[in-house]
Amino acid sequence: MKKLLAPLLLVLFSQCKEKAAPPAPVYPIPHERQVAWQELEFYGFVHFNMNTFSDREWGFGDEKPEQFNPTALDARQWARIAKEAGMKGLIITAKHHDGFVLWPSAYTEHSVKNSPWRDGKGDLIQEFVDACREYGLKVGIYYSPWDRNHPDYGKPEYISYMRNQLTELLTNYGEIFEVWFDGANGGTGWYGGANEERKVDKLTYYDWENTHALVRELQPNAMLFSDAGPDVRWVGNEHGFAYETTWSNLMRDSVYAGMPEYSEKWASGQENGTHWVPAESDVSIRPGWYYHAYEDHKVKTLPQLMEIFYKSIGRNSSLLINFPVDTRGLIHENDEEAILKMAAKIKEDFQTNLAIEAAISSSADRGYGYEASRVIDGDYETYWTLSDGTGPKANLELDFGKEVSFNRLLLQEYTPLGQRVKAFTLEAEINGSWEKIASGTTVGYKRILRFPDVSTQKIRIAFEDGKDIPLISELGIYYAPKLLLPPLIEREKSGKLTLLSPDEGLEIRYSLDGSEPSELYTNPLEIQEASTLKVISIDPKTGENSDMLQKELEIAKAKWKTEDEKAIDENPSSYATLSSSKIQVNLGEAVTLTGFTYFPMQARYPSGHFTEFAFRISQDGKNWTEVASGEFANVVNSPIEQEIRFDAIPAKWIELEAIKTADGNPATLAEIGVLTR
Ligand code: FUL
Repeated sequence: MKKLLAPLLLVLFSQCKEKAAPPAPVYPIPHERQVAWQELEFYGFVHFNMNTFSDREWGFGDEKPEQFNPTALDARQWARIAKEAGMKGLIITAKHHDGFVLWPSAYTEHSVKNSPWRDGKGDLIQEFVDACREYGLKVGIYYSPWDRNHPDYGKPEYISYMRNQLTELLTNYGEIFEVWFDGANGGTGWYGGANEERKVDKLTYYDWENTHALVRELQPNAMLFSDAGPDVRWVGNEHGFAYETTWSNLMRDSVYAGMPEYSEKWASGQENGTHWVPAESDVSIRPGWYYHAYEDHKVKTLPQLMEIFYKSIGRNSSLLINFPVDTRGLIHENDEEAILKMAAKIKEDFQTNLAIEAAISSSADRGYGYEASRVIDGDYETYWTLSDGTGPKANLELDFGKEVSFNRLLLQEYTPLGQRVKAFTLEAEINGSWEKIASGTTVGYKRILRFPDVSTQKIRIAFEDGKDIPLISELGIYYAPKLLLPPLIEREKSGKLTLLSPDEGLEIRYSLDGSEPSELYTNPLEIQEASTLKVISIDPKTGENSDMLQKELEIAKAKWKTEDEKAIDENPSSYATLSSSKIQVNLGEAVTLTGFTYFPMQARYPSGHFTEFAFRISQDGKNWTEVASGEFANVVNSPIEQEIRFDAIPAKWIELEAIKTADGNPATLAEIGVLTR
């Protein structure tokens, strides 16, 4: 009986209390469709189209439909992976700049209907939509306004073509959550055989006003993306990074898609922006947007992906990660592994909100319905706020009841009434006084701060500046376990070795003689001799350690001399171009060699990879003896470091010649090295 009485009384009591009226909005405020979209936070891109088969990033438009021929296409595999990764939707490149379309459009022959795939009877948009629906994912469409295939591109007729195709896409496939128009418009192209450059006025050519109106009419809930919105804006870079200060407010009438100064001047939004146009951070899981086998070893690492997460979703932006689907028509195994590791780490970092168990109070509140406790009720719709006219300054205080450790602060503003916060600080009570731990500027829909581990019983979040009283929906305090990966190893030409910790507060231990890594790393080491390096990272709090990484270090290149230092600088991202197809290196002393290494150029658009080589040695730099020759068979698709071994031989000079390069261009190399053991 008693058990029933308490909740009953509570209900009665709360009904007697009047919830005060909500505060007035601070304009601009989001449209309903933007509020709904904002909650998605994380969704995926699929770049899969003609470029997948022509191995290009931007097809010229002269490709043939016959080239489009995936061997094992399975859109359900994409949807499964996206779902498992925690994504809420997928956006597909229905048409990219080369103009090929993934559905049997009635308005062009340059489409899947003339490809060998599914005997020309396929409709990839339909397969994609079916797969997304099966996995509960929202469906988005990327449609490139620039079309390097279409004969009418640049003329008014093309705008009708574009609208006809948009009508097909937005009528025949059910609900679409986002329509993605990119800003890379106009330039050279095939254009029906004209093979010329066509410039368009990006501001007026597409008559965006009416094009957008068409999308609105057909899909009223769809978010319209471009540099300039109108609903969601580009973040201004392709790294997936929003800004320390990111406003959802934008001076929308001052920007347009493809404007040159957009990234620098407008992309972070403006405090006094006139319209609500939040940021979306887009980034590919590999260097390219499209699949290239030669990038199979360049899938982003877990630390890189987590950096992206914290700098996008953690900075008032949504996150759009791209899968370059491969020529089979599948997300590559490496990409799947990477995205699932990221998903697991996000889950781990936000496992337990320590704030929920805390006693929470505030310096002031607006009265019933707006108390401090609203920020830990897990309901975005309720929020803590102040009385009208009391200004932006106020504190929230949390008492955990005992000492707890944490390293993340998550805040969410109630944005349906506008973005307000301009500055806030996190303080911890340490030995009886408040110490500043971290601070931030904007909050917006979601803001996450990372900082070194703190242990304390009480914290305070001080809102210091804002456009009006703050409206805080949610607050989270988390302990993100360390990224327990092996340290990163950096070597310099001088032999200097630096070990970099993958996360804050980890200890690094190493050995150089093949024994267990037990030496504590504090400062860079000078290593001249060939040695076996073993390294691990240890979390001193838990005693747990990462996997061990072993690397065979070769003799330092300190004394080496060659015509282009970039080939011996131990930095694989720089490269040398060889004018004579040969590189000679003076080793500065006699060394007994047992082989050499060739690290191919690692640039985004590589050229001049060695496919056939000859390797020679010399004692005087004049008389040469060939000690190895052969082929680097798969170097184009897999440009990883290549190792060639031969019988031990002393040398003072080495020479590597490219007998043949993959593309006939002058030979390039990121790095040449020797093996001495
Ligand atoms: C850019 C395009 O040019 C790229 O190819 C890619 O589609 C990216 C998402 O947008 O503007």
